[in-house]
This record gives sequence, C-alpha cells and structure tokens, in this order.
Amino acid sequence: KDVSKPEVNYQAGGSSLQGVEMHQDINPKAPPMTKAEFEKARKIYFERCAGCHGVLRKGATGKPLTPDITLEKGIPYLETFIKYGSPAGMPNWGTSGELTDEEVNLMARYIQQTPPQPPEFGLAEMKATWKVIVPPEKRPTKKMNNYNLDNLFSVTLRDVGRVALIDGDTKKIINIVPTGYAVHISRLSASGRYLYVIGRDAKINMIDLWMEKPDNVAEIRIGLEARSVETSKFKGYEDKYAIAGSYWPPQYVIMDADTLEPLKIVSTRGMTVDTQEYHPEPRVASIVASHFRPEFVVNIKETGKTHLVDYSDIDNLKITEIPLARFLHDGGWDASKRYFLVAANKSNKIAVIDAKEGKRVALIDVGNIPHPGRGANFVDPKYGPVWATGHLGDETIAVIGTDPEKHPQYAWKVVRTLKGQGGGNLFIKTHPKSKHLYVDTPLNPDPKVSQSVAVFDLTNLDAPPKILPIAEWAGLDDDGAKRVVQPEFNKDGDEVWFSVWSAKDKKSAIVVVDDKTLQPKAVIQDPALITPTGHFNVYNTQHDIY
Ligand code: DHE
Repeated sequence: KDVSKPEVNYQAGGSSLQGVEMHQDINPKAPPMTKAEFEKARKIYFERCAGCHGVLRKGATGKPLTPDITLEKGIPYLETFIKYGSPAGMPNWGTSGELTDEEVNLMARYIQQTPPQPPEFGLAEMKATWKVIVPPEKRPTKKMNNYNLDNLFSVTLRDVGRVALIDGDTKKIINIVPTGYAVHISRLSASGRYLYVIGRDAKINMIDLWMEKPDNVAEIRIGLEARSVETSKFKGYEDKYAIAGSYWPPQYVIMDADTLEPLKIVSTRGMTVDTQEYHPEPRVASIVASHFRPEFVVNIKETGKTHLVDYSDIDNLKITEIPLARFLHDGGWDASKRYFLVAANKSNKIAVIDAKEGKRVALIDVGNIPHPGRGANFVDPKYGPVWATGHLGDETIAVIGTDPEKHPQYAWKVVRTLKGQGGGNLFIKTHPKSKHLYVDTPLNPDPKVSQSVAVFDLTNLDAPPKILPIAEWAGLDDDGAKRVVQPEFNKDGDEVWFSVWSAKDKKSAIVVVDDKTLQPKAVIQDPALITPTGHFNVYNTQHDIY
C-alpha cells in the first residue's frame, strides 16, 4: 500500500461479512462475471473498500461507486485507478502488491455491478444469536476473587478473537476470554462489575468480574459489523441498560444490561446534516453515556448527526437529534463530563455537545483528520482546563479550552497547537495525577516513529516532546511491525500501558512505563498475547477518566 496515506489504509479494514449469503444477478450492462468471481470480488470489496466507499457504494470518505458512475468509466480507467491510486487518497492497491493485476481487473468489473445489499438484522436475528451463559440468579452475590478489579486491564487480542484480562498490580494474565472477531473496545457497567466488549463482527460479550475467574456470562450478535458498546451511567439507571451501535445494518440497539436481551432497535438511515439528502447507510460511530441525564450520546458518521437517546422510558423513546458535521467518529468528555467533544474527521472539526442542556455549543476547526480516541483533559498553565486531540493526517495536537465559566475567552477555541512526531497518530492520553501527555503514532510510515511515542511536559508545553522508544524496550527478538498503540493509565495514574502490536505470527508485548521517570517499568510478554491493540483500565474506563 502507499505508505504515505496511513489514514486511508487505516479505514480500509472492514471484515468480509463471511458466512453471509448475498446472491447477485449480473447487471446486463456491466462486464460479465462468474458467480465465483463475483463472490471473490465481494469479499475483497468488504475487506478493502467498504470502509471508505460504503457497503452500498454510496460514498463516505471515499467517492461513490454506484453503477451509474462506474459504467461510464469503463474497465481500463477503473483498473488504472485501482492499480495506481490517486492523489485524492485512493491507495495504490496494485503497485503496492496488495492486489494482483487479475484482482484489479476483477474489482474493475465488480464495481460496475449493482451493489449487493447485505441482509438486515432485526430483533428475531439478534434473539437467534443471544445466549445467557450464566443467568443473573446463578451469578455470585459478592466478589468471589481477590483481584483489585479497579486496576484490571481488558486487552484486545485482535486477530484471535479474544480479550486478555490482566491484573494491573501483578501484571499477570487472569484469563483469556473468547469473544467476537477483533474486539474494538471494552466498556464497563456503571458499578464496574460487568465488562462489555464488542467485535467487528458485532458480537458482544458480557464478562462478570465478580466470578472467581472472570468470564463470559452472556453474548449476542447485534448486526454484521460494529464498533461501539456502552452502558447507562445516570443515577438510578446504573447497570440497567446497555447499548451497541452497528456499521451494518445502520442502527443501534438498547439491551437489558443484565442479560443482553435486545429491547429496542433504532435505525439511523436518514438525511445528511448539510445537503439534507437521504443516506442509506449511516454507520454508528462512538457512543457515550451522559452523567447529567438518562441519555446515550450516539454519534452517526455519514449523516453527521448525534442522537441523544433518552432511556428513561424506552417504550416511548425520546430522541433529540443534534446537527454536527460529517463524518463523526470518536470522542470523549471534558473533565467536568458535561461537554462531549467528538471528531468530525473529514470536516477537520471537533464538535462540542452540552449534555446538560442537550444542544450543540461549538464546531471547532482543527488539523487534518482529528482522531482523539477519548482525548486528553488537563489544566493548561495559561488557558485553564483544556481537552486535546491528535490527528491522523498531520503532526499537530490541538488543545481546546473547555471552561466557559471561568475561562470564557478560551472556551471552544484552539488555544495552542503542539507539534508531535508526525502524522499517523491515533490516541493521546493523560491522567489527573500525571504531568505528562502521551501521543502515539502507530500509523506513521516511518518505523522509528510508529514504534515510539512522544511525551509532552504539561508544566512546560513550549518544550519539545521527549521520545520514548517503546518497541525497543519490549526487547522482542524478531522482525515484527511493532506498532506502538494506545497509551492507557493504571488506576493510580502512575503507570502508562502501551501495546506493541505486530502481526499474528510475530511477537507482540505490552510495555508499562513509569509516569514519573519515563523509564520502562515492566514488559508483559506471553505466547497468548497475540496482536494486542486496545487495552482498557477498569476504573478509568468506568469513570471516564482521561
Ligand atoms: Fe477503531 C475506537 C472505528 C480502526 C483501535 N474505533 C473506535 C471508535 C470507533 C472506531 C467508531 C469509537 C468507539 C466508542 O468510543 O464508542 N476504528 C474504527 C474504524 O471504522 C476504523 C477506522 C477502521 C475499521 O475498519 O475498523 C478503525 N481502530 C482501528 C484500528 O485499526 C485499531 C488501531 C486496531 C483495531 O483493533 O482494529 C483501532 N479503535 C481502536 C481503539 C479504540 C477505537 C483501541 C478505543 C480507544 C479508546 O481509548 O477509547
């Protein structure tokens, strides 16, 4: 792939929707394909192309590729595009060696066919996959283990469809739990007892941390492709509801948090925020739970809108639709947890929602493709409370004022711009007890940069960052890619954990850094730690501390 376009390669990572039957009649105007060719092309399309162009090829961050457009272009034109890429962001799938000339030709023919539509996934389909492994009445009535659960880490083992539960105190693996494929995130119930994880294949696993050996107690598939799960956090609704959003079908579902029983499904199909045109495939990106109201904040990519979903009466569901900007992706709370800041990544903006008043307060221009993860909150020596985001498309970190009461002149403005190591940043992190801001760059094309992190001194933000060679500290003796991804603090805020992420057949590790000395404190390596990516501290995730 064209290594200069990390953000494109990053998006092109969907699953193949394997096992899903989609028969397609050949469009008589399109170049012919056999059924086997069509199937092969369909699989390649879902794995490589759908992330940018959309399952229905209506266009998202990539251009639309519907037959009314592609038929006119013809095979040689399309082949050239697929093989060599374009300056606008299309990767060079052919010359990079990802696709052979034969496959390039196959894809050029395939995208002239009518896009096959994957099946819908309603209540009946969800219920057919739903399993309560240990019913609530058979679960422990008190904590049955001696683990310090607040300091437990849930680590995604991406390519093997598992999570590792690691004791943050002893750094020992407690259990390896089977899950869906490539778990994207882990989230906690309000009480901290239950851990919910969601795979790309839209499978949710619910893990009871009170068991002698924490393990699965319920599971369900809520669609064919998904990224987000969350639980109700408002007072009086603790551990009551869970919610998950899917990419396909475009919808979200509210579930009983004790059993994962699906209760209410809401489609996100509808009009886009700006041109107000119908979009058939608006994917659900991040979801957070409000602390100020019984509401979920559901961010929808292609329409650029956020739904505030009031769960106080789910039979008479009230949804407030907030217009933001395209394409909403990830975000986090400010330190007061009143304001939610979310990246509209192709608009190069951060949007701010006031969760107390239930409305939009700002749209802030930032750098190229903001990608905050959940972002980082700290008190800037000059500008007061701020929240920061890094960017996939450039080396900057945008620092935004978040205190409209005491620092109104800086609120919702970029008050400073820090310079990191380079583009390809995914996550940044600090902790209320730390004086450091950590910035990863796993998608930077230069291995020196993708294998290290930049650390800023929050008391002296004018100084250049220190660079920590995290992958080198892991001491892995093979030639794995060793991308260093996602800083995450322990409960006490004195250690930072990083995944050193290599391919499935190479060694990976977790490196723990001492936040005071910025020296390595521990390396967790185990044959079971295959492709670790996201890793979530229970206490910090439960309480939205970042
Ligand atoms: Fe993620 C968060 C979607 C690729 C690791 N990712 C998110 C969220 C979304 C999302 C919507 C926010 C969830 C929330 O907060 O509710 N991610 C996508 C994609 O669509 C994308 C670009 C391409 C894809 O096909 O999935 C993508 N993500 C990746 C990766 O390649 C990463 C690095 C490794 C992996 O596991 O696939 C990756 N994404 C993560 C992590 C988080 C995340 C670790 C949570 C960060 C946090 O601190 O909360």
